Amino acid sequence: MSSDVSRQTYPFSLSELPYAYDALEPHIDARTLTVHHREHHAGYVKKLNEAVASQENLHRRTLEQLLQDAATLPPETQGAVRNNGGGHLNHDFFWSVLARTPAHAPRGKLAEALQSQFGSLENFREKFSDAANSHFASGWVALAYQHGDARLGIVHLKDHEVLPAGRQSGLLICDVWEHAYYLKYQNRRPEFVEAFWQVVNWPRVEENFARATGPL
Ligand code: MN3
Repeated sequence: MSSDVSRQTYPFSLSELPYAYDALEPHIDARTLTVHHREHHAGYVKKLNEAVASQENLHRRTLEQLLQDAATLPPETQGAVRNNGGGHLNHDFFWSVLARTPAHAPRGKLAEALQSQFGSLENFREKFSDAANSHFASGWVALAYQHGDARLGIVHLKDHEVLPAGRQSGLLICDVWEHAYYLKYQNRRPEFVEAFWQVVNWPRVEENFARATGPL
């Protein structure tokens, strides 16, 4: 079970994956997943801790608060918090929306919302895939619930940019950094995105939608 790292405070910590490293084979191979979690994600957590270690006034702030107020941090800390804190938050979210379960479509209210807004589930999937495949350089593509207009949006996040807390709630996210797929798929990102759909944890995405649209 992956924890919600947005509420973590210093020292930040890396959670175990909610499944074994080989659980997503053959779609996402064990070697890629191991390196991704134990080297890349762990590296962001380590560097985030290093950036915040000497600043005791920041030790009581949650990860979400640090990211939201990044602009007010000392210049030498700002970039490190945005990149490594964002990397920590987005990776934890990414792991939570993947599962060994066989691929199936979303159900219930989420399915209805996707159908009414994108025309069909297939159309939503195609639009999300297009966004993931066309995202330039490193970053993430997410499905988010936008609280302002109560609509769903497919959002591009550059590098380790995060969704704006309070305004958008993340439902689903795909890591399109090359480190997410290069060992198995090299430059063939569309093959990785197809593989991603095979391991989406739809029940979790449905829960995320229920939480985003439910009573506070
Ligand atoms: Mn990554």
